[in-house]
Amino acid sequence: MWELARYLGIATRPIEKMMLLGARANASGKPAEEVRRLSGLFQGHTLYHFQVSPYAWIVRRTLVKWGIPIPMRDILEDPAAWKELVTQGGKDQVPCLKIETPGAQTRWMYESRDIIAYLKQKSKQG
Ligand SMILES: N[C@@H](CCC(=O)N[C@@H](CS)C(=O)NCC(=O)O)C(=O)O
Repeated sequence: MWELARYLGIATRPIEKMMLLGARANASGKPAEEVRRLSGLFQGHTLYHFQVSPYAWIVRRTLVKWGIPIPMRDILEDPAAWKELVTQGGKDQVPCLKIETPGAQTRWMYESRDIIAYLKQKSKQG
C-alpha cells in the first residue's frame, strides 16, 4: 500500500509543483522583508509528510499560500525521516509538524487542522 502511495507520489509531484507554481517561500508574492520575518519565525520547524496524503496536501497548500518557508521530509522517500517520526513523534501518521525550540522539549504536532491553526496563529506574531 505504501509502495503504491510512493509511486503515485513520484508521479504527481510535478503536477503539484505546477498547481502551486513552485512551493517556494515567495510563491505567495510576499515582499522579501515578510519572507525574512516568516523564515525567522519558523526556524526549527519541519513538516513530515508524503506526496499523495490528502491531509498533508492541505498543509502544504497552506504553507505555499501563506508563504511560510518550512522544510519538508517525505517519509516514503526518506526512511530516516520515517524512523524519526515513528520513534520520536510516536505515531506513523502524516502530516506531522516537528517544532524544535532552543531550551525546550521538541513538540510533534499531528492533525492537519491543529497544524493549520498553529501556523495561522504563529504567522501573526511580531
Ligand atoms: N486526522 C488526521 C488524519 C491523517 C491521516 O489519516 N493520514 C494518513 C495519510 S493520508 C496516515 O498517515 N495514515 C497512517 C496511519 O494513520 O497509520 C489529520 O487530519 O491529519
